[in-house]
Amino acid sequence: MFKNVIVRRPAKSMVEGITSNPQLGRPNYELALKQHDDYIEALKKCGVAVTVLEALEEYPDSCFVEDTAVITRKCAILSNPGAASRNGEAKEMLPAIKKFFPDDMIEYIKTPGTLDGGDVMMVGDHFYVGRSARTNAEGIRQFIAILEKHGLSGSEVKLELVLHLKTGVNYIENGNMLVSGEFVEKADFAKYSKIVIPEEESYAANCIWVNDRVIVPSGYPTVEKKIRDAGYEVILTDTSEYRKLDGGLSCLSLRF
Ligand code: CIR
Repeated sequence: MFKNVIVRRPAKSMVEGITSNPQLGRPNYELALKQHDDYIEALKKCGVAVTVLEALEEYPDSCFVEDTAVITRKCAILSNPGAASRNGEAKEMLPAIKKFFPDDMIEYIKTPGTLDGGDVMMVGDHFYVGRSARTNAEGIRQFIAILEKHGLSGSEVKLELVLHLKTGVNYIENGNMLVSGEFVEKADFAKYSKIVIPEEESYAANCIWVNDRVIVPSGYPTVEKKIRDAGYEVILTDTSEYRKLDGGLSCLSLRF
């Protein structure tokens, strides 16, 4: 179960955020704020306490807090984001992490290692780490060494197409995994019960499990139905403005 969630308000500068989908247009900041409010409400319905951090104008992508840290049952690991314009976001997250964890429970990924939290998928005490354009071999080596020091484990998953591991695959507990595209046939995930995401709804592979509910982006009816059919209570939230920056539901929070 999760008790806490950390989010950061989107900055006005978000319209300059990194995107691989410029054809979707720039985000509408006012609508993005409204969607952020709704996202926070959805999380509260799941029974977590939400810490809302202030917007950081100097970092256009800073609402995507998931990339700045990985929080495990045993320790918090500050990441070292792989995109130059985002790298400073990790140190901005540190004060918030320190409110929850003593110094000896905070670890750091250090240069030349890079790692984005969006490349890390937690399945109990095991952590799958995507090797991506953002997360390099040295970052993964450091990350797995930290996990092992704390009695946890990790393994690398190679990505071919997507930005982050969790762009395409997400664990929703009880053995169930949402898989899209390149992850459908991956040997790494053979042992899970797979919910296959159709290509035309691939954005909705990024859903989050929060205390037995699953928050699903609105507008993806096939995925919504499949998750309901698997027995979950679903909460819908619109993230259209974040999608324009390649961001999904998981990217917008740290859950622990
Ligand atoms: C970026 O390219 O870094 C942001 N525009 C999107 C980050 C999405 N985060 C995530 O998948 N965890």
